Amino acid sequence: IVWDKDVEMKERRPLYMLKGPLEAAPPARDFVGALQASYDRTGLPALIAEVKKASPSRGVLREDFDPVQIAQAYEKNGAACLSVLTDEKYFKGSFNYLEAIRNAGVQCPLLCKEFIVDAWQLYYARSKGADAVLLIAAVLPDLDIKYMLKICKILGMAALVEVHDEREMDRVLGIDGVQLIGINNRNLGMLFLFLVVGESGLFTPDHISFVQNAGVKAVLVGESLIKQEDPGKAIAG
Ligand code: IGP
Repeated sequence: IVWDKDVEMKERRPLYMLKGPLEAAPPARDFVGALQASYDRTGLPALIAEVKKASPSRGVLREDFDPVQIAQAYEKNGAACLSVLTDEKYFKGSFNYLEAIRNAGVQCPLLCKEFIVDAWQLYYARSKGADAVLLIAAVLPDLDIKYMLKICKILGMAALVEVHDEREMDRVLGIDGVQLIGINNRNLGMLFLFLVVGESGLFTPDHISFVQNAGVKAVLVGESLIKQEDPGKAIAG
């Protein structure tokens, strides 16, 4: 992935211009609390169901993609939280989806799935109704993660810090204030002092059991839900 977000941040304005939208945004919901509550209630990994139209590797995942309808179906069928792709360039997402889902009365906490490289994006995500953001350790130096965690806290948002390997995990474990660590792909089997989220490539009950046995308390699933004829029913079943 090419980190050309500077070019892409079309909406970017001086921060003071976000003051109004930030004050008008619905209050942030407790993303970590919702995952923990779901895990405590069921003893199964909490589900973060992803509203995802396309991916760079698989192209468009469904032609009749309706973000609000999918979000409502996920919620109705027991997802603890939702992840909404807002990146336009690679995932055909949109901040409008995030806003529309929140405005449609969906109660689940919402993760803004965006490539965040600049603190401005945190304020922008919050102004669009995000309750949590993704911070990718592979592209953010420790200092940036620390700085962004502070801003998230001020804004009342959670941060899902995503790692791909043990080196990144070690780095992230050294940072104070990390509440949520997402392990992307099949690199599992580590410390579980944190609420750990298993991300990506989860398609079958066996996959879920595998990460569950490795100790994750939540899973993030996109493609395998989106591609079902009825993504909501897929959760319930
Ligand atoms: C969902 P999948 O394989 O179930 O569709 O994966 C989610 O983990 C994936 O979309 C994702 C992602 C990301 C997308 C994980 N980290 C970072 C964009 C940016």
